[in-house]
Amino acid sequence: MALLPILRYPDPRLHTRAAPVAAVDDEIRALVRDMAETMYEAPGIGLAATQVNVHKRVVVIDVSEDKSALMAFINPEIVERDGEQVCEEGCLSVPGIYEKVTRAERVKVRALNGEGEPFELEADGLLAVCIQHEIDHLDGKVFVEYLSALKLGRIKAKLAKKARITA
Ligand code: GNR
Ligand code: NI
Repeated sequence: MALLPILRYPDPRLHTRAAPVAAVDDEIRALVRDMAETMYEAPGIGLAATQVNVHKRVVVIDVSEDKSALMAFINPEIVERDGEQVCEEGCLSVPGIYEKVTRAERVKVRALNGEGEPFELEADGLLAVCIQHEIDHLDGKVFVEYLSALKLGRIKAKLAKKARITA
């Protein structure tokens, strides 16, 4: 097991489009385990491989309160979406920033699990938000890019200032 370093916005590597996984082999299973450990330690409710600089379509999510419901999504695809919800989102790659984003209220996702078996899941609420947020990462998109240019500019300035202090 290993903790993996998380890329911080505006690292350009966060804009990489991840490639589909050809086979769920030992290397992918080890990645899933390391990503889960990294997510729990952060702590966060989801993590996309993009955020740990691995550009493969792998996501882990656990929205439970007691870390009891780890889910792996390999090559996830949203096949249905319905409705709208607004959720205050955060991101491990944009620490300290929380902003409201509008997304689908309900999604049906198709993916492979950690064993490489196909499954479908209907999700709503926070799980639906998290699935959409993580698939965006695999497509090179970070949640702050849904905000206005004004808000994004302010966030970039705030992160740059914080980076100067921590450096
Ligand atoms: O830990 C996380 N919390 C969160 C809260 C609201 C909406 C989305 C998220 S995902 C985030 C972890 C993360 O950055 N995943 O990419
Ligand atoms: Ni994120």
